[in-house]
Amino acid sequence: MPTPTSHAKLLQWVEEIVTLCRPDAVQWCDGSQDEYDQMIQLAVAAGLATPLDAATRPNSYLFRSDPSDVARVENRTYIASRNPEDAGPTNNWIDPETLKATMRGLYAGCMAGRTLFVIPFSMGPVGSPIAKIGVEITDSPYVVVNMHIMTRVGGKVLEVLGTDGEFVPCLHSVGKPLAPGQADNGVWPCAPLDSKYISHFPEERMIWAYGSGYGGNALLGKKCLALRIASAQARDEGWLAEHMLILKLTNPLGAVRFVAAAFPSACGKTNLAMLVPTIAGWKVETVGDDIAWMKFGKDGQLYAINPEAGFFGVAPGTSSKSNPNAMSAIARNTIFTNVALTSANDIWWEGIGYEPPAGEVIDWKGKSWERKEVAAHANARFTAPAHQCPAIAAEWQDPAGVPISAILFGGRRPGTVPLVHQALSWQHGVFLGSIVGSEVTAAALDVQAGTVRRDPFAMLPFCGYNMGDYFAHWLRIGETAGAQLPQIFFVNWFRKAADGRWLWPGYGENSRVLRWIFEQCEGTGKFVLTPLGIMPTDDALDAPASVSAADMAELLKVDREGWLAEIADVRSRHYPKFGDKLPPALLQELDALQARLSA
Ligand code: OXD
Ligand code: MN
Repeated sequence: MPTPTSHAKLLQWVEEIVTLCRPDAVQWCDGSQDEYDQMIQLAVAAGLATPLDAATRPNSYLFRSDPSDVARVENRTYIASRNPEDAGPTNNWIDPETLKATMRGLYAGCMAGRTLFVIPFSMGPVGSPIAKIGVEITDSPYVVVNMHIMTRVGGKVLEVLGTDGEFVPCLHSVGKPLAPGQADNGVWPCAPLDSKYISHFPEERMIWAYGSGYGGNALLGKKCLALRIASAQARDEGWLAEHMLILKLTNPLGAVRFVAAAFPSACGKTNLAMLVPTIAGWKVETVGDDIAWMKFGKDGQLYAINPEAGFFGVAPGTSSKSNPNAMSAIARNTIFTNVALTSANDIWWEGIGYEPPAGEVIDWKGKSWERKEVAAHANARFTAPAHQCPAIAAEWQDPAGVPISAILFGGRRPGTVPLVHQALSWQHGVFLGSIVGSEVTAAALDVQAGTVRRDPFAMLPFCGYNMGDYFAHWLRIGETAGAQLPQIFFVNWFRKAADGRWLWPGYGENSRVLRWIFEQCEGTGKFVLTPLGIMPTDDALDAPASVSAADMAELLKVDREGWLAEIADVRSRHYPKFGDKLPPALLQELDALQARLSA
């Protein structure tokens, strides 16, 4: 196959990696349907993919990964900046030269018996001034098909790259060379945990991943490029690369506002992005469900694009009730990983909304399911093209992006944090982002039940540099001359009563909170000033019938005791992590909140 580019730096990089990894063949990807089909055939022939029933789930396939390779590996994820301080207290730092030497050793000959695929991809609409180009080299056909769905792949990208355009080199290998005559034979290729590396070189804008074939470890456009490397680029260039969904909200009169929202993983971002409102005349449409890149437009507003082209969503818990739009999006042309397989060759998972069908069910480990343990892995995923979502917004591919009116932060907080409050200023909003956390159980995370795992801006695993500098960057963004800044809100769908009952029904009913946020942006919302910030009046949200007046009062209560404990926790356990990198403005906000609560 002739080389489809004359970009000297790209050609030189590919040659260097071919010499290092010694694949049997090299293939440049063009993003075509033929190529997708060819990759799937390779995976089927290797025993790694199962075609699903063509009538119920056309052009869809099930993959099962190795039980040791089922999720992002945060403790094997590195920020290799020259100075450890630039990685900061929340990242794993490693010296870049030492790391390169170790990884070169692992990469040497690692693609023997395999084909090296070169995937030119665009994060964001091809040619958008906000978009960035990456090139992933991988030895995994699974990665190629997932990248086809999650990014824009192919010739158009090379055209934009021209002969000397900038790209982020992303090197990936599953770390499982094949001896002559050996094949995968149904065994998911990956390396043992202690030789997996997900490495970022923020100064060189470069990614090297080795040993995992799964999700964010292997689809390098997503968490690695669009968050870790892009956040460092955004710091240097004055924009924001964030772990945020983007949604379009339309009121009954047809007025439109765009909202971005950051929540830690597994707090329902995909569900919120695809929400079906319960309030008459309102419409929510999806621009993105995981990542937002935001840059100032000439009018001073922040314009956001979704850099991705698909959804890599968590399957368990997704049902026609929790997310009917996601269920429609995965009706065809979808890759499923680590879900269960029914005897009718369809998929099933816990929380899909119906009982497992009769007959044999094969669990995510490929064994006949004994109906004792879960059938689908808790982090089982679907990879589906964004355009298949019935709620996709017309603007989702607009190269100019969409103007953001409001930014939401939130997490799972059974206590203390009210259903919604609004920041008094950008600085107060940055403070709220900096203290985001989710309550966890001892069983889940080996921390004391009821304690809060802080996940500032929902970026804890994804910020490519020192989180203290990241807070300062957010504060600086607020000082941009002529900026028309979005309003910042803190939401909490997860409040519980003393008896453990959920106080708020969530899902479609969250549209009531979105409506108040919309009204606040328009200047028509009913609000009161409280020590926490701006909050809705008792009647402003028009509570759903299932929520009593007493529960609504609890949801909107200012919990002084709880907040004073929260402040003490931030002061003693959270902020000290950042040492002198903690911007003084955030401590001022903490003091001011304490003073307002104590007044
Ligand atoms: C994701 C995550 O996969 O946040 O989106 O973990
Ligand atoms: Mn995410």
